[in-house]
This record gives sequence, structure tokens and C-alpha cells, in this order.
Amino acid sequence: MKGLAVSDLFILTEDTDAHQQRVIMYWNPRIECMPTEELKKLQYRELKELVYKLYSFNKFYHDRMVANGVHPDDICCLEDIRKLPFMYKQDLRDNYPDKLFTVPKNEVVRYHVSSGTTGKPTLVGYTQNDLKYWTEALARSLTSIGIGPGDVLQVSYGYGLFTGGLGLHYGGEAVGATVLPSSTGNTQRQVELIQDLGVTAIACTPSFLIHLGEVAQAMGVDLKRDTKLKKAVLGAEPWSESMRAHIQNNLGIDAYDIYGTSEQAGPMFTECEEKNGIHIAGDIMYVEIVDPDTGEPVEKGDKGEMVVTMLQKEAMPMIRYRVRDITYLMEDECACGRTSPRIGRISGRSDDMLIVRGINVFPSQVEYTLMRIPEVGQQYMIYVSREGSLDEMTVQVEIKEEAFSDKVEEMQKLKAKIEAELKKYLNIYAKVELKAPGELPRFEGKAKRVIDTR
Ligand code: DLL
Repeated sequence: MKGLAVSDLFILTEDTDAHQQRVIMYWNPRIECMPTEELKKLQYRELKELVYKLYSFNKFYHDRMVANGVHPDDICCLEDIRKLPFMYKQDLRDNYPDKLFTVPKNEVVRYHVSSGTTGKPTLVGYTQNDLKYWTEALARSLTSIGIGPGDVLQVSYGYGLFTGGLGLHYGGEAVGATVLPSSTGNTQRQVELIQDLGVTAIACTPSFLIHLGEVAQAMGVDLKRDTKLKKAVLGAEPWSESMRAHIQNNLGIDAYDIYGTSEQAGPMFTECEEKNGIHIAGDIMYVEIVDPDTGEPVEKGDKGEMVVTMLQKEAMPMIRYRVRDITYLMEDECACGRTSPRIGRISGRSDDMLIVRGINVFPSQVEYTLMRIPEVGQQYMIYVSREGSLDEMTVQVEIKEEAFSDKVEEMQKLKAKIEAELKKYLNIYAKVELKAPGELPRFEGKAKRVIDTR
């Protein structure tokens, strides 16, 4: 698939075989290259239909709209979406398990459940069509990074209640890749399979890929030299450009960002081969960026909290759902030719911001600072506690093998250097503890790097 430009699309001739046709379908230039004004019209039509349906057939949405004094007739253009009330995670919890479903139960063909670290879990239901659109979104995304027939895609996201495994599984099969459903865990076996089966692409969390690289190294396997692994589809947790550089330079794997949430369906949208923002399928999801405090739209191109409306979902629609992820809408055109809206890398969540001694600290800022220091490895942990009435922040940092020394003085110097960098970027003092390579915990699924015991 690699090498196809958007201009090459849909050159379906009588000679095009059935398999090729099925795959080319996922280049959907009618939608992906649609002029912005046309896309807006399409989104408006979809929104209008959705709002009428929900107002007429679902008690939750009906009551919400009435309470907010809005009727479907008030939605006269796409921007009128702002008249509709926001939805929050709490709404999903309050209506657990299925009060937000808008189809009869016997039309629901799949459930996924989010683990819910705080409070009740949340349930997401899918109709046949919901699964179709989810797979289509992923298939378009995988195609945009050149994964298709001939690729062996190892899916190392968790299979089960989490959406990562099954989502990428069906997306991978749809584009004609050979899917290896290895799920999480058993890392040595995963390295062996990469070698034995000629795996060319892997989908997993960035932390798992780093871990896999270390395990491979310990087994004497150089992923760059000894395997065919060339692409990684990484997401489900925040990661940084420095981590991308590490993966690409040291493991020899092209790393692409993939984004999604269980409320939207699961993993859905990726960067294209340009690696310049995540393309959002505008016919499937409408994105707004708002100020997290006021809920008002931010200035064009500014960062804020993402609010999503799923335009085609049937079993459990989402209107103006406050995702809490912080990003921005990119305004420039992508060199790949797709006109679909793009969001920048997620820089954190409005609800994972730590307030330490009155100062706002995003874990992503800590990672950004650490990864720019050449002696620092890929693993770190952040501990926040309260000593008396004062907040204390400690950052444990793994040092690279070559930078580690048993000379106390040298280590003291490095510790002071890292503390000074953190102070410069975060504006607060964080105590740094240096750790030897391999000392900090590794993660197979989503990494949990922040422990706040206050
Ligand atoms: O993590 C779905 C997923 C699976 C996405 C596999 C990508 C790959 P949830 O468990 O509902 O769903 O968690 C969603 O994870 O709101 C973000 O805070 C975070 N997240 C997901 N992808 C990224 C990413 C899946 N690429 C929550 N960068 C979201 C940063 C991400 N954060």
C-alpha cells in the first residue's frame, strides 16, 4: 500500500481484482478529501438528524434539551451545536448500565466496559452499524499510514473489555493485513513471534513498545537489525515527540500516534505518513475545542479541551461529550492531500493536572522536560504527597546505562542538573531520585506514572 498518493486513488479498472477493490475502498477520497464547506454541510445534516432522533426517542436527551430550553428546530447551522448542553463522564456513570442506549437491547451486538479507576465503570454498546463505522474509521487510518495487504500486524493492546485489542484487530483485517492477536503480556513470546512470523507492524501503548525493546535487547534481539518490524501504531496514553525520536532512532520503527476513547467507540484516528497531526474522520466525529473552565470556544488554533459529537453512532450516541483531553485543531493543510480536520498531539487531560503548591503541573510537561536531557532513559515516576501542610513532588528517573556511574559526585551533579531543568520548565522544585536502568516499573497496558497520595 505504501507509496499510494491520494491522487492515485480509485483508479478502479476492469482489471482491478476484488481483493484490491475491497482495500482501496478504505481510501475514501470523497469524504477524506472533501472541501471543508461541503464537509460542514454533511456534518450539519447528520447532526440535525441525530438531534431530532434523540429528542424524540431518548428520555435522557429529551429532558436535557428541555431543561436547557433548546429544541431541535433551533439547530439551523453547524455552529448551533453550541446551543446543546455538554455531556460528561458522570452522565455515563449516572445512567449505568444502559439508560443512554437509544436502540432496543436486541440490536446491541457488543459491549465494552471502561475500568473506571474512580467510581462506577462505564458501559458502551454497539450496533452492527456502529462496529462497521468504527472499523471503517480504523481502516482509513491504517491505510493512511501504509498498513495493508502484505503486512503482519501484531495487536498488543489488551483484548477484552478494553477497546484497543478488538478495535485494531478488525481494522487490521479490514485493510487486508494479517493480524496477530497477541494482546498484552508474555513479552518474550511476543519478541519471538515478531521474529518467527515476520511481523511488520505493531499496535500497542508506547510504554509497552519501550518495554518490548528492552526485553528484546536482553534476549539478544536487535529489533532494528533482526526483525522486519517497521511501523508502530501507538496510543491509549500520552507520549511525546522525544519518545517518538527514541523509538525511531533506536528501535528503527516508524512511530504513529493513534487516538480514541471508549465513549467514541475505541481507537479510531491516526496520523498519516506525514506525522503532522491526527486526522479525524469528519463524517464520523465532530470536534470542538473549548476553554475547560468556561466551556466557550477557544480562538482558532488555540489549545483547549476537546468536545466530541459522534455523528453516526446508533446504540449510544454522544453529543458534545467533554472528553477532557487537551489539544488544538490544526488549521494548515496536510501534505497528504486529505482535508479531514486534524488535531495536535494530546498534551494532557484537563482532569490530570496536578496542583502542587498552587502551581499547575501536567505530567506531560514533566515527560517533555525529562526526555530532552540526554542522560535520562525512558522511564520515570511522579510521586506527590503532603508533608505537614506542604505539597512535595518527587520524580524518580531512570538513567541510561552509559550515563550511570558509581561516582557519587557525578550522580549528585546529574541530579542537580535534572532538578534545575524541572524547576525551569515547571516553575516548582521537584526532588529528583536517580534510578539505575531497569529499576522502575514497566507497563504492559496503559502506564500509571503518577501516584498522588494527598
Ligand atoms: O484508550 C482507546 C485507545 C485504544 C486509543 C488504543 C488508542 C489506542 P479509553 O480507555 O477510554 O480508550 O481511554 C481514553 O486515553 O481520553 C486520552 O486521555 C487517552 N489517550 C488515548 N489515546 C491517546 C493518545 C482508549 N494517542 C483516554 N495520546 C483518552 C494521548 C491518549 N492520550
